[in-house]
Amino acid sequence: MTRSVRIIGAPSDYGANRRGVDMGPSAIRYAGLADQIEATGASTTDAGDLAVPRAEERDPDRERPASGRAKFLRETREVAEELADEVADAIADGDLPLALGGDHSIAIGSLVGSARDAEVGAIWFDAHGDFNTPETSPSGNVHGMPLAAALGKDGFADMEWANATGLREENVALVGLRSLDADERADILESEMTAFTMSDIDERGLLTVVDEAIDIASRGVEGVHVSLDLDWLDPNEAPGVGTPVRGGVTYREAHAALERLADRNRADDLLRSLELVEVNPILDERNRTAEMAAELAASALGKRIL
Ligand code: B3U
Ligand code: MN
Ligand code: MN
Repeated sequence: MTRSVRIIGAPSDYGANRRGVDMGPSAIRYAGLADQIEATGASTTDAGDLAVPRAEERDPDRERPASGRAKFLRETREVAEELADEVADAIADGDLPLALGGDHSIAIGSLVGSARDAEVGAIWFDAHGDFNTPETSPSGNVHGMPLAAALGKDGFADMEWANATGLREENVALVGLRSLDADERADILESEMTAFTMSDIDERGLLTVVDEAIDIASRGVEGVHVSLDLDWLDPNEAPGVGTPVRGGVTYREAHAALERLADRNRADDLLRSLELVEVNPILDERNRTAEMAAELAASALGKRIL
C-alpha cells in the first residue's frame, strides 16, 4: 500500500488551446488535496511546481514535427523532461508520485519518468483517446496526443524524450471514451490497446470494465501509471475542463472506479504513479472540479468511509 505520496505540480497549458489549465495545481491543492490524502493514512510531501514559462512569451512553432502540427512542441518537451526526472526521483526515494496538471501533454513526462527503471502499463480515464499524431490532429494541441507520443507512433518515432517509455500497446487500457477524431478512431481500432467506451461501461458495468483495465495494464509489468483526465467525468460533475463532453461517468461511478483500483493496489501493489489533469479553474464553478480531483486521488489511494 502507498505510504508516502509526493505531489508534483506541472502547471503547463502548452498542450491545450484554453488558457487557465495552468492554474490546475494551485486549485487542486487549495481544494484540500494533502488533507484528503492524509486521511487515507498516507503521508504527503510537496515538491512544488515545475517552472513553466507563460505561453505568450513563446512561439508555438519554434520546434516543428517532421510533418503535421504540434503546437509548443519545444516547451512540451522541456516540461516533459523536467517532470520525468521528478517522477523518477520520487519513485527512487520510495514515494508514489502524484503529478498535477496542467493539460494532458504532461502525461508524456509522467510516463517517461514512471518507466525509467521499470516496465509499466497505463490506465487512461478520459472522454478522449489522446491518440492523435501531429499528422492526424485537427487542433495541433499536444494534449490530444500523449498516448501516441509515449508509444512512439508515427511523428513521434524519433522523439526519444517522449517515447522512452518501453510502454507496450497491449498494456494500455482507455476507459470512458466518447469523443474521437476520425483518423484517431481508426488508429485506436488498429492498435493493440484496449479501449472501453461509455457504451461498454453501460453494457458491462463499470467495475467489470475497471477490473479488466487493471488486468490489462498490469499484465507482465512491474507497475501501472494511472492517468486521470477530469473530462472523464460528466460535465455536470466536473464542469471545469477545457473540452467537456456529455455522457461521462457520475460522481459515484468515478469514486467506485478508483476505490476498486485502491482495493486491487492493496492486494497487489501495482500503482506506480498517478496524475490528475485538465482541471481549468477559469471554467470551473466554485472550484468543484478541483475538489473532485482531490477526492478522487484520495479514493485511489485507499480512502474509505468505514
Ligand atoms: N481530440 C481533440 C480534442 C481533445 C483531445 N483531448 C482533449 N481534447 N482534451 C484533439 O484536439 O486532439
Ligand atoms: Mn486527455
Ligand atoms: Mn480528455
